[in-house]
Amino acid sequence: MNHLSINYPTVSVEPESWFLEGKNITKSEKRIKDLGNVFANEAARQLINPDLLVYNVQAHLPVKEGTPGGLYFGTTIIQPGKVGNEYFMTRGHFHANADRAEYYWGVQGEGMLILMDEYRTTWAEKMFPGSLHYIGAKIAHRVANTGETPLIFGACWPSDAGHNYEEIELQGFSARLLEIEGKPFLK
Ligand code: M6P
Ligand code: ZN
Repeated sequence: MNHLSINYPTVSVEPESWFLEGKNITKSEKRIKDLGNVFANEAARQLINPDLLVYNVQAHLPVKEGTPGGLYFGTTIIQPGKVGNEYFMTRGHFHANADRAEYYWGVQGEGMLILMDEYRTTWAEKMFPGSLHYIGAKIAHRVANTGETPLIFGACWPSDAGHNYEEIELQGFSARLLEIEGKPFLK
């Protein structure tokens, strides 16, 4: 950077859609066909259009993955919907570097942040526009859309946190967020 220069930022967040624009941005999508063994009712998942979008993630990765001391920023948009009676949700993960924390915050829509500690105690926090969630170290996290509109949430995590999906793939969370008589319950 040049001394005394006044510059535009290299990235921006579109105020309505929360889409990220600019440098060092990655975009990924998860469709029904990508989410095998994520939901309890695998037979129900197989009846849904495989190309149906469940969620997409955009992230600003200004430093190389694994760099100590850096931060990443992400926007996740989860579509409304269910597989059987289980809300559309993210895969969920622990951090590979287990002692790394993360912030999530609600931007648009209604949802639930599902958290599980290393002893497999599972609980949830309601997400809504303006909700702020500090996810401590060693806590697995996933988000479900409990509303009828897209759920948008922001995230900020250390660039050396990494993702540990294996544990969730093998063991799952110890509870699932299900819709029962029109309301969400952890079961
Ligand atoms: C947030 C961050 C990302 C994560 C994304 C989707 O944006 O925590 O690191 O990838 O949510 O969650 P998952 O990867 O568990 O599906
Ligand atoms: Zn995380």
